[in-house]
Amino acid sequence: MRKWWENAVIYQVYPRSFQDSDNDGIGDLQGIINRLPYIKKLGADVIWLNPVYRSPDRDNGYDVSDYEDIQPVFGNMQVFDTLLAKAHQLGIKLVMDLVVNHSSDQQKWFVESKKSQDNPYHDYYIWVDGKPGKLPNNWGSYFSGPAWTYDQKLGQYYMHLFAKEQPELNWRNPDMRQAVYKMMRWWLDKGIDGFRMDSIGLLDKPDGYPDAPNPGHALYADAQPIVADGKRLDSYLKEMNQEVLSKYDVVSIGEMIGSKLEDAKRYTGRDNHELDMIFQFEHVTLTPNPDKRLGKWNDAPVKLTDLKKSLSRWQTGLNQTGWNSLYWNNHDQPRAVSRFGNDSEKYRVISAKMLALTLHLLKGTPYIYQGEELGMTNCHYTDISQYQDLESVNAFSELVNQEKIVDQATMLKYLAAMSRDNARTPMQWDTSTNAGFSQGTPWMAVNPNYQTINAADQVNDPDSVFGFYQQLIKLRHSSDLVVYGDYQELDPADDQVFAYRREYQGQKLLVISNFTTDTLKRDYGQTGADQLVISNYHDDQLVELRPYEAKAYLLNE
Ligand code: TEU
Repeated sequence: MRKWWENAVIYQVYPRSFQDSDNDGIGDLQGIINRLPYIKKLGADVIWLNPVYRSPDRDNGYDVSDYEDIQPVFGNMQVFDTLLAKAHQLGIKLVMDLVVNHSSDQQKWFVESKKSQDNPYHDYYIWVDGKPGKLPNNWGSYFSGPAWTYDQKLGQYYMHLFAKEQPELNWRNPDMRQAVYKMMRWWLDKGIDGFRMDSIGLLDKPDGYPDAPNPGHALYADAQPIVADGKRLDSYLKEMNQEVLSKYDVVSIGEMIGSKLEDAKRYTGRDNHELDMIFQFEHVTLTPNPDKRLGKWNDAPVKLTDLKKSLSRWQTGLNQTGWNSLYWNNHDQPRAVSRFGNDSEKYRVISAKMLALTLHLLKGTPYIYQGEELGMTNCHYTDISQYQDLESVNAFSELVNQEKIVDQATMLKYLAAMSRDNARTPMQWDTSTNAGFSQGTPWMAVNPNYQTINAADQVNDPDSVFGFYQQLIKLRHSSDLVVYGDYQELDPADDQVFAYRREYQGQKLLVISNFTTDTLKRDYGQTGADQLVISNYHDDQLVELRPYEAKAYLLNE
């Protein structure tokens, strides 16, 4: 049986940076309501909203202090209900972020948990006995420092894989799990259309919390390899599915950092009753720094052959059995056009369209991160004082100042390439003050390139990046071949062109994307008799591929 999300395109809204309606410099729910017609015009079917729950904002809302309340700077529950109703009136579904690998340290469960070892909420979190100065293991936090914080009063450490204000929830506790399910039902009963589940691959921690391998001898080891995809994870997901998800016609999307294809087959397996799809990280982690201590920090461009190999493996691996999420970027990743395309004045538009075409004609559910549809670029910061994201700021201080593993200039290059702040500059609506994002002082400076890159300039121009995304979404909506076709990669060793075929009930699609500034010749057997379905150039030269040219033919063979 077909599912509604199979031919859907999901638009990701990062509320802080989308649209401010009350001029406090921070985007809000009313701002999103005001911009619903824009999302409708683009043609997206679903909005995924990053967290809007009440939060002390240590990590921009990923530290939830009240799961059933709205962050006051974003609005209140009434405005949320209006957003949901108005989106539904327009035929747009709404998916919420669900942050239950950890909560805020201000959340009532943690406040209770800390009171005493016999408090009923104590076991909602992961505590181990210990002594000050002697950490339970070598795990580091994603945001620098150790993954443990000592509580003097209890004589225990609590675990946090992210900031110390984000304690890990204890999934081994059935009461805690039931409390989470109850909260999920509360939102689903309101009528929301699903959840994107934050860090869900990390829920199950290994027995005894053993040390993680630390090949590069970093100050703290990367815990992910031994935490991700824990042995009890499938049973938690099945229970959640049975108790909650299966009772509603909704979509479930797991954020699974570190998950392998074999894991994803279980999580998204059609008859496995866990999740509908996952965000896997393979294609956005293809260039780890050779110095393991530097983790994700580097500025090496990805090799096209590696990118093709990875995406192709997932395409064929989940074909028929599971389902892929398709994304180039999100609120944690650099901007697609800056990372995989070319954000120079000359090639930005053409390469942004090329990337869009490459991704949107794959099999799976495509995600568009706000501003991607305009070809928004990285922020190109050159000074550490410009950064706000705690991951970037902490990494700089730890790696440059404390550990002295990398010099300042090099780390600034790495941050410019990889920092999460690249994705978080405000949405560029028009050429007015602050790009039309806010009349107040934006919480984060607008990228000065808004004078040339903005929505107003593009929404009525079929030739714009926005117009191209509109075309791609329409194409998906009208084509079972695009939604359900099998995938076959062509010429895996070609390091300049990404070409693939799709096939469904005798219909065949040929997709060709030039990832370079060179003019190339490639012959995949396309002829004048084939129908050019979409292209980012105005005319077609069949075998000649101009810089960043991308096109798809319906084959007549
Ligand atoms: O991210 C989880 C995650 O593992 C990484 O993407 C991480 O944020 C980091 O960028 C690794 O370099 C999710 C959210 O998407 C992220 O915004 C949150 O900060 C994080 O969880 C904690 O909730």
